[in-house]
Amino acid sequence: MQSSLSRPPRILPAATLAATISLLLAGASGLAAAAEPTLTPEQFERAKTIYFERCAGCHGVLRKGATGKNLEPTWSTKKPDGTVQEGGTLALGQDRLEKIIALGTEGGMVNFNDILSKDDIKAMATYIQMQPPIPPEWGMKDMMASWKLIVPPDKRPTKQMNKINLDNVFSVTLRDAGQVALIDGDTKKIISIVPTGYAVHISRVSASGRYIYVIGRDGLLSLIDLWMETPAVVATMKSGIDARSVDTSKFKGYEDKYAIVGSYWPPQYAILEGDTLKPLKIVSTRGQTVDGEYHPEPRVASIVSSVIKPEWVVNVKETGMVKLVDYSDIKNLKEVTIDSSKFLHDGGWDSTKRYFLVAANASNQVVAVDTKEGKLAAIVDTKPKPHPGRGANFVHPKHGPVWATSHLGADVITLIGTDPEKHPKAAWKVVEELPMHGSGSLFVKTHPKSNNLWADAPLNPDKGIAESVVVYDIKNLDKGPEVINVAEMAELGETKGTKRVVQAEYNKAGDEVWFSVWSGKTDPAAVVVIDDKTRKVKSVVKDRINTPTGKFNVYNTQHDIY
Ligand code: DHE
Repeated sequence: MQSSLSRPPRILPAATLAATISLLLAGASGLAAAAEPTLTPEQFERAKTIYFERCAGCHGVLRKGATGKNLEPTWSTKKPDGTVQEGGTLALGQDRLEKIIALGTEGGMVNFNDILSKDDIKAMATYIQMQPPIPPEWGMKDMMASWKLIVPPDKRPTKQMNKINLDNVFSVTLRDAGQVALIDGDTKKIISIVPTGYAVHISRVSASGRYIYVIGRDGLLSLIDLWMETPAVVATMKSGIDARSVDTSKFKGYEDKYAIVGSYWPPQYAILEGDTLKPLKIVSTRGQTVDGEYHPEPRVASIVSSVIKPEWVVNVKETGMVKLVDYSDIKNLKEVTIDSSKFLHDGGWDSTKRYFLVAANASNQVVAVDTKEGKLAAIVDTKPKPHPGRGANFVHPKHGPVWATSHLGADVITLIGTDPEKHPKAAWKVVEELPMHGSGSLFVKTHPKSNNLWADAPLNPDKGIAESVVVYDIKNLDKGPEVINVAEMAELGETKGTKRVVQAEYNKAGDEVWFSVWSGKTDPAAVVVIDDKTRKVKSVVKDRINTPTGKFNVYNTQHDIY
């Protein structure tokens, strides 16, 4: 990962040139000239790695900004009224940048003074005043060369070789360990710990429920076969240099046939053989934004698989384009491109699986796409930075079917009506905002068999809030939320960092909800299982659990139940 991001030797002169031009420009606009930002080659390499690991997700590899701000040395944009706005890290300067990196901002930038040393913060402030190095492309030859078919399909079992209740297995991301723990949801015992990509992001399950696909931030995709005596990785393929999303073909007749993986860098998606990960086709997402401006880095954010058509919904972050990709003929690939809103991020289906709702988080909007008609259903304004995960569907006592999202930038859970036929007044409107115990939320969750709606707040700067969750009774929303400190339930003792409680996931029966208690790499951590009815702790899984974050129940993920 790091070597593929290696810096071209010409970077320093380019940076020098850019810095000189920027300083000239700064001088012309009356700003004081500053010393030219430089780093030793060692400092530059270290800063580049830190940037990739900690910053690129929000600010982009080319630093053009998305969830986070533009971090180019200089930038200028023409506003609709014709005026030109200019800015850049050079104009902010070393001291101000060091402060922002160390302490964070009210705008949502997190503080790094508890993770990075003073020297690293200094170097990062300098690094972002230099031109960003451009990572290499990653095409078919690279993908083929990286592809490892560890156990070919004809050498795999023809039936399930273990006695595990596979429907209730959880694939749990052990983020900083680069692993997933497969946990038996019935016994709460670890079945196996499987090595995967760097800072693993999500798991998705094939239509048959046999295979789990795990994507690492380094683009390494791993395929796990649950039918083996001990489930293990049967194929891997590096799909790019920076990636977040994966899904499989779920339409009738195409079960387990294809997989699709979306990359942040290079900005593209690839279609693969579902049971081997052999790459078949790569499609670039570079192009114009909804404003008509060219963007060199439109990253692929969430991807979901339709069950009503042979189609994937591919959400392109920076352009604000939702692509409906028809996989019935991949040699003559058809894409419907829907203009929506910029900075698309995460999302999920409504309860009928006709509409897909996705957060355009830095635009403070939720986009609803009608996949039956292949067009935009609505763009809904919300409170700042909606962040649903896959969201949560339930029937609101007054407004009928709704889909819920919580927010990074506001202390509410937003409910949006999703039934234009029977509840047209509520459809694509914010029908209610439920108060939360704080902002900094990432995920909401419920289950068709449950009366509870849960939401976390792991990115809230207040320790007590980040260690707690809220839960609403969906039959009696007016009662208000119960706030539960899940970190305390884990009984982990003192840790260096906050024990952030993240992402609710139900078991198959819908009577247990699982949360991760996520802290530093060297801190103890746990997965806490709560009885959904009593809201009391039922079980705590601690053994070999390191930095747990996302959890994916096989049955619920296979059938998109949330
Ligand atoms: Fe995620 C989903 C991107 C940081 C945990 N995350 C997603 C998706 C995207 C994404 C595009 C949707 C995938 C899909 O459905 O196909 N995440 C990003 C980022 O760009 C960001 C902001 C910064 C980064 O550098 O990666 C980021 N994400 C995080 C975290 O720090 C989290 C909390 C911990 C971790 O494991 O890294 C985190 N993201 C998750 C989880 C999901 C997710 C658990 C899946 C939720 C679900 O229920 O489906």
